Formats: sequence, structure tokens, C-alpha cells
Amino acid sequence: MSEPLDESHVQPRRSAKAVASLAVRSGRETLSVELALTLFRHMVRTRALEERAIKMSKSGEAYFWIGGPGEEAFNVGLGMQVHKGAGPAFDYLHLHYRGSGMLLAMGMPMVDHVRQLAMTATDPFSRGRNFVGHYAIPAWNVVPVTSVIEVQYVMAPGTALMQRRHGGDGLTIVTGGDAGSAEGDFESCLVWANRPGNELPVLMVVTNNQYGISTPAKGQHGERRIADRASPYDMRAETVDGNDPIASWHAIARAMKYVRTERKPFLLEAMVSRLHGHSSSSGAQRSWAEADCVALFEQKLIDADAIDAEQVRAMKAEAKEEADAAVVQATSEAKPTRDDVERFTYSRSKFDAVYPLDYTGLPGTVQNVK
Ligand SMILES: Cc1ncc(C[n+]2csc(CCOP(=O)(O)OP(=O)(O)O)c2C)c(N)n1
Repeated sequence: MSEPLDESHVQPRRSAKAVASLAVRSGRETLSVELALTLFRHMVRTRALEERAIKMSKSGEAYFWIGGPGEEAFNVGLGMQVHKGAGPAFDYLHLHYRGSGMLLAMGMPMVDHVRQLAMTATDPFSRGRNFVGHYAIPAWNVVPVTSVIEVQYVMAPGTALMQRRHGGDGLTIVTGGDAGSAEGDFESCLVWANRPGNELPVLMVVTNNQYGISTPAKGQHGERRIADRASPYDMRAETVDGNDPIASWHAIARAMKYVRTERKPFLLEAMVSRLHGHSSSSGAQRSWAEADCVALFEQKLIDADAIDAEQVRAMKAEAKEEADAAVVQATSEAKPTRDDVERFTYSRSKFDAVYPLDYTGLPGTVQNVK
């Protein structure tokens, strides 16, 4: 008869319920395994989408790429905590052009992102007119993203002022990069958000990748942290490791709770990576010198027994399939035609005495478009 097996080293199989009650840890902060896996899945989906998007720009399926590989850990956590909806009771979003993780976590179908990149007539954000990542979603209070950096910071106090007057716990979120914070628009937001007795519910976010295109921040910024710009205003601020999804989740939760309940502004700086340079204009090559939040979180989840290598492979394959299918779909769709050039350029308004009809912006071409 053979010896009975010594199974003392074998981990007992955990039920789904037991797994859901486990936690993944970063320092003193934790997330439930369930939440951590949801975050990770959206991070993996975002990375798959961005990598496919870069490929499109190199293959000629698209002309210009810009996006957020390296910002997934922070942006997904931000998107998952937005109160999504239309009107002042919900959060308003004035976004930077690297927010794919945020929008995917909020429920944007991948194909819509690809439609804008492929400049199809079906692009729901700009009808094939704008660069990728330049979202505009009235149903979710996503104010049109512009390529002109930082203008979103002077628009944000407008929606926040309206939310202050409306009441409730809706807040305004404005995001941008570190270089853009040198613009006057950033300071205008600080001033307007902090008027004594008229403080505004604005969550000012800076995703700091330490570059403005090719200019390193260290030769430009005398302040130790961008978050320190809040201190003359006696405004709450925090700097978080944006490559750590657990730390980021909690920093975002703390900041949002403060803004929602106190109706006062908060400046949150996230230190992030820029894994493919500025855009396709600088080549979009992979930078292996910077921390990769997807790889780091994958290892943490494996170490915590929250997922195994086979499940990670399956999740990545599924995300890649989703991105590939989105590209097949979008690239089969119609492009805008010459007749579309002047459409959607001006919103008809009964209050506009000068151009009461649909105005194209071109002198002498007031059109009677029905
Ligand atoms: C008002 C304005 N000035 C300059 C530019 C050119 N420009 C485009 S992106 C960019 C760098 C922005 O860097 P940062 O704010 O750190 O954001 P990042 O791209 O690094 O996320 C600049 C200078 C612009 N688009 N708008």
C-alpha cells in the first residue's frame, strides 16, 4: 500500500464567495478581489484598444494617434467612480485627450473610440472631424474635448458654478497634463474655484507624465509638485502614484467625497507613465524605461491569488478580440462626404438674432438647412 499523500502544502480551493471577500493590498490600502479584477479588466481592455489604435496609425487605417497607454490605472479608477448622467445632478467631465480608460470604464463601446480614430461618418463625438479621444457625450455630461490644451480648466468653473446653484452632490471633473498647468487657464480655474464664500465643487486633476511633448518637466517647473499649486488658496490637494490602481482608487474616492460633500475644490495630481511617447507624430514607440501599470497590477493580482496566469492570458485575448472587432466594424463604415462638410458646425438657436438659421461659419453662407 502506498503512503498517504502529504497535502498540507496544497491550498484549499476557494469558493466564488470566498474569493469575493478577499482583498488585494497596496501598503495599508486594499480593494476587494472583485473590484480589483473589474479594474484590471478595464485596464487590459484600454491597453488592447490603445495598442490596436497605434497599429492603425502606422498601417494607414488612421492618420494620427494620441492616447493614454500608461494612464490606465488612474483613469479607469476615475471613470468607475463618476456619477454618470445628464444635467447638473450628475458629474460634468472636461477632459484631456488621454482619457480612453476613463470612458471605457464608464461604458463607452470600443467601436465609438475607433470610429473617431478612423474618421468615419458614424463617429458619435465629432462625425469624423476631430482627433481620437476627443469625446463629446451630452448624455454623460462629457463636454467636447479640444486639442487646444488647458482651455477645459476655464470652462470647468462654469459647470461647477451651475452645480453649486443647483444643489445636490454633482461635481465637475477637469483633467489635463503637467505642461498645460503652466497656462493661465489652470490658474484661472484655481482662482474661480476658490473665491471666498463662492467655492466650487471642482475636482481638478493633473495627470503628470513629466513631459510636454519633448520638453521634460524638470527644466520647466520650479514647484516640487503640481499639487503644491493649491497651497496659496488653502485648497486641499494630494499627489498619488498613478501607476498604482489601489492607491489611485482611494485617492480619487477621498477627493470625490470631499468635493461632493463640502462643495469645495480639490487638486489631485497623479504621477503616470507615458508608454508610447506623445503621439504618432513622435513615432509612438514603446518606452521600456517607464513603469507599466498593467504589468505591475497583473503581478500583484497573481501574487495575491486573485487570478492565475491562464486567466490573465484569456482576459488579454478577449480584450484583443474586442479591439480587433471594433476596428473591422469601424473601418467598414462610411466616411463623411463633401456634403457633410458644413453640417453640425453651428447649433441653431432661437436666441441668435444675427444668424437665426443654420450658420456654417462662412461669411455670406447663411443656409436654410431643415
Ligand atoms: C494652447 C496650446 N498650446 C500648445 C499646444 C501644443 N501642444 C499639444 S500637446 C502639448 C503638450 C501638453 O503636455 P501636457 O499638458 O503635459 O499633457 P500630455 O500631452 O503630456 O499629457 C502641447 C504643448 C496646444 N495644443 N495648445
